[in-house]
Amino acid sequence: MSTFKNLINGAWVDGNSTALNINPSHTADIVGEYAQASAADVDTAVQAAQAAFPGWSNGGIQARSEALERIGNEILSRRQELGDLLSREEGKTLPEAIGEVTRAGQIFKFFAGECLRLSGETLPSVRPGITVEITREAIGVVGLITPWNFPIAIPAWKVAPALAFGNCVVLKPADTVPGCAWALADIIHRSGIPAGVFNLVMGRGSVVGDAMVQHPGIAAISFTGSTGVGGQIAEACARSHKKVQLEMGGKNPQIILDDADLEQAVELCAQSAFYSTGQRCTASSRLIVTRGIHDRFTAALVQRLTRLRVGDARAQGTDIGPAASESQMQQDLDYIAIGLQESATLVTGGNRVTCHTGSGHEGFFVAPTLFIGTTPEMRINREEIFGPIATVLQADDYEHALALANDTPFGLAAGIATSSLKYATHFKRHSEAGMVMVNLPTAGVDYHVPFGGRKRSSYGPREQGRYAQEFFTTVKTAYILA
Ligand code: UN1
Repeated sequence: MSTFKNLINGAWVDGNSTALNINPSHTADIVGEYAQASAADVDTAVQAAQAAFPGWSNGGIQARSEALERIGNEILSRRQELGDLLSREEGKTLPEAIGEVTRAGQIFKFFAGECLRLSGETLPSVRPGITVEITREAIGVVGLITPWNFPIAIPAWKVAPALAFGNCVVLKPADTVPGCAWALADIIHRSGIPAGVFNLVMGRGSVVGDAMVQHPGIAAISFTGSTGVGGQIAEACARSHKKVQLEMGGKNPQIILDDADLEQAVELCAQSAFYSTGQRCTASSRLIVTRGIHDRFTAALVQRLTRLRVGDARAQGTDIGPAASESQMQQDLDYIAIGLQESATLVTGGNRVTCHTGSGHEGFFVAPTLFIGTTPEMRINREEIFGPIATVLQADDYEHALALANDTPFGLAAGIATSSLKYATHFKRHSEAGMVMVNLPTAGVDYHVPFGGRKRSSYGPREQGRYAQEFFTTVKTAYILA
């Protein structure tokens, strides 16, 4: 088996050791062997990025725009093949994976345009004869740390704006899904950007991530992952004076009011709570249902869930793939046990699923699971599970539903299903989430508008769209006497 190497200073280099990338649908299938970088490799990558920075940041926006355009085009032209790789290493279904690759390509093309749209301001000074000019400049070397649940889209939405605004990059993808990040690195490497501008260092967070967060040559860290690790990164960045952007967990509420379109409400809950195996920080995990529709809604949702086909992510007709790893599956099963201990009522699912692949090697499949009769203080309503598991909370009316929706330490996304303009408008205003969806799933966002949340879900400036420049540039104020 050939080893996929790290990309440092424009060259493919071995690491300290290697790790296997395993297909979670079918554990006998090894996607590949991937180099594991050391702290010394991180240091070499940062030094290369620092050396490349003056040329890249001053080299002109036309060259940057063209490079991003080429990267986006290659990703889009290979969406089938890269989608297959993504599905194989992470376990989302093939249509979902191809959709994610498409999004990654579109993000690069969007930022190819954004390179050309960076603007500033000119103001008169309060002192006569002086002009004030406000511009944005690249920050320097940025460290990007990405999670396993979006193996190409999240690297894309951090790398593309970082490069567009003239920064140099050290990327560390999640250690369980390095395949798509490696493919992206290969595309970037062949796009003609200078050596050292983009570096890939694969490996564990405790080695590679730590070395990045500690490195004095990195000016900023953008991280997507768990709330616990995010907190540690923020503390370390504060000590070393790095700019930091964190996207972390969610416990996203989806309200269903009595006046909702039942079929639409069931469909959007099935989509955002269970598709992608519930492994999205934007997934709806708390379904808050008012009394008048509660029984009809839960019965219809259970019907819908029993029709979902759980199986090999790449097989035709699969709706729900496996958990992405054995430890994630175990976490799902542990939370199901916790829900039962807390006396929630299990109405469907609740078990590991055996899908016969013929090899005797099982994947990490969990049945779509729904608990009803839950209360807000239960751990299954307070902690992020990150699996195909949702709870139903019954509410007396809209006001009660709103209070339950906001009763969470998280604040990423929130949804409401209603035909009432009054309640939809009130909810948009009073939801304590960064993203609000009306009659739409909480998961599945656009790539050209800001992404992010409040409370413990996010920290620092928004990602994506025009707002990405807030993190990936620094402001300069110049005074000119002329
Ligand atoms: C989406 O719902 O389309 O890690 C994107 C996550 C998020 C991305 C969700 N950062 O799940």
